[in-house]
Amino acid sequence: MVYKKKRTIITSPGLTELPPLAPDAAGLIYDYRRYFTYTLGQNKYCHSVKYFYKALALTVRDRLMERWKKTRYTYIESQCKRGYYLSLEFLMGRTLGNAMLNLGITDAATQAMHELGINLEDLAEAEIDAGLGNGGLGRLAACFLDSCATLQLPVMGYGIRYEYGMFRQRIVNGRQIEEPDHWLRDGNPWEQERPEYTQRVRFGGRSEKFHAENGELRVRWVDSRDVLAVPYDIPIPGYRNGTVNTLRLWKAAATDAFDLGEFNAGDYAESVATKNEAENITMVLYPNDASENGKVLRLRQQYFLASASLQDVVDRWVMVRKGDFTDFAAQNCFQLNDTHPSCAVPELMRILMDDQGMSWDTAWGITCRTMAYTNHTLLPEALEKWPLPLFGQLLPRILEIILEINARFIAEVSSHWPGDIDRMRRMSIIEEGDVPQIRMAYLAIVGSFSVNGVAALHSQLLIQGLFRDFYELWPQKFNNKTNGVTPRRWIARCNPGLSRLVNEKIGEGWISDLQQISRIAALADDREFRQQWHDVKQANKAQLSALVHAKCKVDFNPEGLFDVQVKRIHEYKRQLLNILHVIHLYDRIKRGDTAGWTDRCVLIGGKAAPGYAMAKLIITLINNVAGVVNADPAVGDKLKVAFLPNYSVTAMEVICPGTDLSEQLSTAGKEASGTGNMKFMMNGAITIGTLDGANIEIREEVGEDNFFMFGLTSEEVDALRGNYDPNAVIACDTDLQGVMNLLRCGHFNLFEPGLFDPIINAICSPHDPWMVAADFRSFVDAQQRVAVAYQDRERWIRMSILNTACSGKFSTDRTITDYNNDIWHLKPMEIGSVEL
Ligand code: 7LS
Repeated sequence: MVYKKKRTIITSPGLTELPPLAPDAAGLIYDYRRYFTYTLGQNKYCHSVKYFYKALALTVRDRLMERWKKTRYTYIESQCKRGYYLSLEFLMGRTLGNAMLNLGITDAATQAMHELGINLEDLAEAEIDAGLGNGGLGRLAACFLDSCATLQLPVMGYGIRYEYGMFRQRIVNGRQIEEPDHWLRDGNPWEQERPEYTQRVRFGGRSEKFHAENGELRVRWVDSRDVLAVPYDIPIPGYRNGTVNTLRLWKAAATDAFDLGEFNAGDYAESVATKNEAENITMVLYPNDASENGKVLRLRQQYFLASASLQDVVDRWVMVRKGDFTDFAAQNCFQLNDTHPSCAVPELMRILMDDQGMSWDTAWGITCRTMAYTNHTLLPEALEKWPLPLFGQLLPRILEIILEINARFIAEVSSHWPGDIDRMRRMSIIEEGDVPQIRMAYLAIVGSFSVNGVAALHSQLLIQGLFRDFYELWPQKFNNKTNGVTPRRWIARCNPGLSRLVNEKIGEGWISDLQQISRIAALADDREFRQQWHDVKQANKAQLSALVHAKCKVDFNPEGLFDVQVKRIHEYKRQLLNILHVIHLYDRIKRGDTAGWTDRCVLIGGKAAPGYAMAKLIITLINNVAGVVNADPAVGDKLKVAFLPNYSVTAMEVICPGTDLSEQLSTAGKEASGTGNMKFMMNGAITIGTLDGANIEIREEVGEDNFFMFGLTSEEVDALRGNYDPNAVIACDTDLQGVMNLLRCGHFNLFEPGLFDPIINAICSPHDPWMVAADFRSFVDAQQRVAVAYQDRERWIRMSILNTACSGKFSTDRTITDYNNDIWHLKPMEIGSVEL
């Protein structure tokens, strides 16, 4: 291969394994002091908690290292089938606490730090979140990695090492301000650079035909501007099982000779600029979770990830199997996290044909038996399309391959439905128009053997709507894999009080087999257990209150109902419906309609895409309503409202244990699954929600008596479209009139008249796709049932226990087991005592 540098393997008999590191407190203290003193150069006068954190991170990392190497060698030596999770996002959050939990050294570390006069939790607070994702899709990828390692499946994550993760959000004057998240500024003790596995990724140039030495006509990609992809590996420990898998993140770097021509011509500045252009590829995570498609840098990121990762896998294959690809498809599986990495389909074709010399048919046979695609949304604005000319400029060889895939695919459609031109046009990977577009979802479907949605309703809607034609052609490709979340982070780590209580009653088995948690259901009728459950919840609410006080300067009284909605701000998620209910409660208080009142503390948090004006305006409305409500002495403890700035994985770890009521308000049919809903359920919150995404399955599991359902169904939403009349809805509902009057008279924007007009107009528009007004009545009635239920303390605690007890299905261990049984077919690998 022209590009591949030879790797020299040096064997040194002197480098045999050291004895295993002590996992007890004394061993931890010994290593900690060594790192603190010698590696970090600190002493007793150290005043920065960062050094305390770093010394412990290095100490813990050492204990992962040996297992990590063993895992790697076990996979290589056994030549087992491997899975790869390709994702533009991995929203990992903090690592230290999770690593200690999974290694089983949390107690020892707590004791060790205590002996050194340090509080472990204070120290853990110094870690900056790895925020390499926008929301649900990125966090799902992180939970999946935890479950794969816990199930001992040989799965590797591939992603991008963004220099700047998800922006930090500040609220100034009620408005969202974005600040860069330079999360790597103090270094990252969890990553290991692996320059020896650097790959080269091509951009630009053109493709050219040539005759190979054996006379075959071949294609090569020439005159390209290449970028290096340098891998950084992050260890992913399983739960107390010796497995440590790998998340490999790619950083872009300029080639060594990035600019020789320009250097020689004396244009130093130009050549450095070229270097920047290369390195910009991995500079920043795009902060959108839908739309803003068409940015060329985003396409560069996508191809960069797909190309570097596939070359890495193929290189490893060639090294071990000496270029025999017979078993490649049987031994490798790539799961595409939405269409974002779907360039993997044509890129694998390119590698197999251009680099490995295969024919089209052989390469295609391999490609479409190794790729599997997960769809995460039905929203049209999140369905990726790339303008064909732009694509061709940046990736000429890849476009050529896509066009060939499409030509052959259309021939198949035509033979299946002869003469059905309309269907061919509908199904074509290339959408016709002034500027033709490449439909990435169609490319992913055509190139994959499996296509799945992320909750039962979502998968059903996919085959009835968006992918109907494809389902008719290939019904066997389509399946559902309902999402989950990892119980390690989302119960064991974030809710130690609850974990202790559950452990006392049923042991610790639930941590790696969440179905076992159903055994606490029998205790829901035990008065003493209910009291203990309540005590845990109250302590968690006190901690959440402290967070809200620190970040929002609002006082939440833990006796009130903690009513929480945290997620990305989006119209379809209907934070607006939530705040309309808050305004209605405020209206009732002001009217003196407070008989049998339940005190409420409403918390809303989430980031808006920087270019999404309506979402930003909704944030401002929430903040302004909070300002008015909290300042009104007539309201007092009856109602408090806070907008929590900078919602993150770490914030959720405090929020979900302290929540009573989980708000899942999406317009039915719009939220593919939701995963926050599952975190809340596991931590004993009760859901108020529409029949959407995984809410439906949550309600099925916990029973309708333990779930507050409201709103139109997805069929009703579709049926109403076209004759929706929100003004008539408002005219029939005095409560909604009261709310609209307060909005219209500028009660929440006295100094900025007209500020919220776009919101008022959206609610009143017959074209409102989210049908906020349509669900208002049903929502307010459901909230009233919530308020009544909360007053019956014993009933509420019982519901809370049952929600946790019935959450077993929503562990990603179940989700991943389903992926593995139906799609990947990987064998769990015990990590034995391999010779290193
Ligand atoms: C994105 C971009 C985009 C989710 O979290 C779309 C985009 C873009 O369209 C365009 C330009 C630049 C950057 N970044 C990042 C993510 C997404 N799409 C989605 C789709 C679904 N992001 N989801 C959520 O996934 C969860 C896990 O399955 C579901 O529980 C949740 O219902 C869904 O909304």
